[in-house]
Amino acid sequence: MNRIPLEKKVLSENDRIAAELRQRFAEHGILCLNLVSSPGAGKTALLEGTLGAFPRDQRVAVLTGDIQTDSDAVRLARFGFPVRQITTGGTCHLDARMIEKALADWRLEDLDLLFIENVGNLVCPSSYDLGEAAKVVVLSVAEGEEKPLKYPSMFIRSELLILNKIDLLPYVPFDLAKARQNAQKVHLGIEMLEVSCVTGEGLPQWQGWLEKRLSSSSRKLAAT
Ligand SMILES: Nc1nc2c(ncn2[C@@H]2O[C@H](COP(=O)(O)OP(=O)(O)OP(=O)(O)O)[C@@H](O)[C@H]2O)c(=O)[nH]1
Ligand SMILES: [Mg+2]
Repeated sequence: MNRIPLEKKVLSENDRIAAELRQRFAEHGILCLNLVSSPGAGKTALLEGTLGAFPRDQRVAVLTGDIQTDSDAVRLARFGFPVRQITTGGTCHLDARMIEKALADWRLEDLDLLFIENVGNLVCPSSYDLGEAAKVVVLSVAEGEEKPLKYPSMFIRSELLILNKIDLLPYVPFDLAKARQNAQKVHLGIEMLEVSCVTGEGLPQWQGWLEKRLSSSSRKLAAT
């Protein structure tokens, strides 16, 4: 049995669509971020904290992926920004065609920032380019500090690591210094932030990171 050629074909088709999406995002000056993590690390909670702090006129939208249910979209729609659920019906990751389809009737000229919340899975989403400017990986302190070593590709491909649920540090045997060290071991130079979506600690630093990223993508647009 030879499975490699088919996998290659699927991924190269995905890369072709992702390249087109990246081009469209660049033309419209949209910063697109792909949030990845294992199930329950806090991607939706981070987006709730993020959208909740934005002014009403922020040009932001969210695509959120899940295998079943639209519960994340319901949570996020409360903030009044465009949100669309992508239900994969079994597939454990989003792919570029799903993003293309979900955006088909959206006016990209109305957006500066697009968040994609990927399906909770620390493995498969790392192989699928969605045309994003960067992946942001969320790791919660309840998951164990060895995760960057066990699931390296997600950390290698992410620009930023958000260590979430730091409010739980007094209750779980999680070695924060070791987690940071492990992340640097697999991806030297990865940026890292410590956050609690419950207490709000670290969210201003995340907002600062977003502002920095948004201003560099609008500078790029102005230069073209
Ligand atoms: N204590 C604590 N709980 C948190 C924090 N962030 C999220 N949670 C809780 O963790 C659970 C999962 O959070 P979600 O935001 O749904 O996680 P997710 O990554 O979006 O999950 P999936 O979409 O299923 O992959 C929820 O019960 C949240 O309330 C945090 O900083 N501290
Ligand atoms: Mg979620």
